[in-house]
Amino acid sequence: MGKTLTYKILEKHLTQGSLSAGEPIGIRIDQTLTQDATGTTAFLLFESMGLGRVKTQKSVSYIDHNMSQFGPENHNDHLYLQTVAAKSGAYHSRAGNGICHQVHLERFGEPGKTLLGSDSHTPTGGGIGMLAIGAGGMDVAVAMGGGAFYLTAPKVIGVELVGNLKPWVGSKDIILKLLSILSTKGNVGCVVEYFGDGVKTLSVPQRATVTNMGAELGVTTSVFPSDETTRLFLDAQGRGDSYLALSADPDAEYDRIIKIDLSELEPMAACPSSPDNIKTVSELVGKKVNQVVVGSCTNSSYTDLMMVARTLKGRKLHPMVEFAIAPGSRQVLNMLAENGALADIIASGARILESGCGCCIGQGYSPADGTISVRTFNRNFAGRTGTKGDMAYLVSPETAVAIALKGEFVDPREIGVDYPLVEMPKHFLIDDSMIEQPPSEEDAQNIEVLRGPTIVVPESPQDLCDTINGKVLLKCGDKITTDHIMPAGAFLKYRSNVPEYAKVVFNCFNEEDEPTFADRALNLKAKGVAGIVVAGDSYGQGSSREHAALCPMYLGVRVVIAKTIERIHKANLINFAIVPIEFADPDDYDKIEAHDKLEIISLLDSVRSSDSIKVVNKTKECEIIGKLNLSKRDREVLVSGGLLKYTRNNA
Ligand code: MIC
Ligand code: SF4
Repeated sequence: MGKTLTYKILEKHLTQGSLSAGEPIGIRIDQTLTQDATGTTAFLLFESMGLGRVKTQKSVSYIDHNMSQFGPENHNDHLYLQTVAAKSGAYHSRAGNGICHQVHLERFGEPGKTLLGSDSHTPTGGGIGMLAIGAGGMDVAVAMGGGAFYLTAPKVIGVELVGNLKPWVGSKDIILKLLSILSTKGNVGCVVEYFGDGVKTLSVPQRATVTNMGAELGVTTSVFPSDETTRLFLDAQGRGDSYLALSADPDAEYDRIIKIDLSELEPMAACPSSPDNIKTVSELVGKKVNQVVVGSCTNSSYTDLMMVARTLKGRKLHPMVEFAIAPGSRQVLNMLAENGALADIIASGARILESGCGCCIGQGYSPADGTISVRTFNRNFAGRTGTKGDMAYLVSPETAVAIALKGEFVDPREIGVDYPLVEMPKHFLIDDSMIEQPPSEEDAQNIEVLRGPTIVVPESPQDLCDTINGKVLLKCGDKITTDHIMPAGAFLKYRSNVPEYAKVVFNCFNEEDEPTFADRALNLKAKGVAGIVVAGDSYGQGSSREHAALCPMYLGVRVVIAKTIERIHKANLINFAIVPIEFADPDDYDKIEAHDKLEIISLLDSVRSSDSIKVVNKTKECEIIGKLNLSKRDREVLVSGGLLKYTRNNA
């Protein structure tokens, strides 16, 4: 039987386990990326683990998320990250150089390598044939120190692409189509691998849009073959030496095959408030729109923005629309500035945002009450824009620019503009002066790591105890995202200060004049009662932010019981010694209510060696059986009291 590309790359990196779907495996990590919102914790933990210098082929620390700098916190983080990167032997991409995923694709990504990033959109690297996986900062810290990354050998979903995209249909529409088929639930433990004749019609940035937003499927990663198009892209980036041709064997067997005919796709949108709430744009025609943004790591490449600039040239925005662009990198912005496209964008009335994450993570540019915001981003979870009750739609840049001109949803094919074909540049503008090379180990000895007062080393988890007497602090429904658990936006600046950030855990469920989740949790913790969170399906979907485990841990949450838990979040819970339990019978979800008292006996024994665990609901006087879906290593990490202690013990 032929091999999939995924398994070919895994095979080359396997350090532990056997490569058969569902089995726990360890893989060697060639490159890591961290960004500032998760990076401070990652580096603080890296330092606490005593792992010395970075041992990967390349580790890059990016500043792209927290750049609004209200108060000293963000800049304190930047200075810490810049100096700790130099001390540890990591590259450092400075604030203003661009969004980690876009810059990594341009300047560092290499086909066939493994990349572990402390950001859920790390699979962007799949656009260049990397096996690029998102993880919590602590897992990335271990990988920076030369440790393996542990995952479940995946099932591989093959997506066969045929045909050609028609004018005004973007590669974003491919992933929106796939989200309409697979949804955001139920894909844990899978990798999506693209193949077929349609692949060669897509440029590297188009492929990267697809693998980037593949994160919303909840899969481990997504990957494209590396072919002549990849070679030309790498050549144009002055990195032709990194090219390696890669593809699946022609007779590769996939666990499931989905065929998408690119010629049949039409413009689509993810409607509020989930990336899988898909409609065609033609179904939305006429809806008034007051804000449009083109940017984020999904759609802010040179070709995306050139298409936008050419469409806007000589035209003015609709007067009721505020339109902004956020170029994905300094390379993109520089090229637009040099060839005059930026002037066309400015002349149309557009606002120019920084090359960074910015409003994708709710830092400014929140839409007005009751209005529609259309974005080329990858997430539209409720409230992520910073406006309560927001209505954010996710579309391609093609659809976005058409709407910006018309002031309402319109099929871009109907605006009477010829589709501007943008050639991939033969040479990108290369200026790596905002990427600092790591100094030699000897020179690094003289570097002082700057630690501003807002940078607080996170507390270690308490060890697991054998009997848990707990209380349900919160019962929530399906598809609770890490944005629900740990809001970002205005609170992002507290990422390096857990006691401060923990105050807003589950903020969206707090009622006015009622004690907050954090107050209730700390109150229980002071009484020695364990906090428990109960949830439905796909708990913890979305980002990789380990604060969604770290801050609840700080508040005394010891157990999460859910119908299903998403991959990265489950790993983060384990890393911070919170026991992830899944209902053996999903209907038992109805047997627990908020405020119920629960008892779990023999927790340690069960975590050590059993696949199930008994939870007694003392309030309702009934028993519930939970599943402990854990690998041997997960069990060891939990029993050690989290990954930090486990790594120290095994160093
Ligand atoms: C996101 O898009 O939600 C983020 C912000 O990039 C997160 C990382 C974080 O919370 O810092 C992600 O995608 O992992
Ligand atoms: Fe940044 Fe948004 Fe991409 Fe997350 S999804 S890395 S916040 S641009």
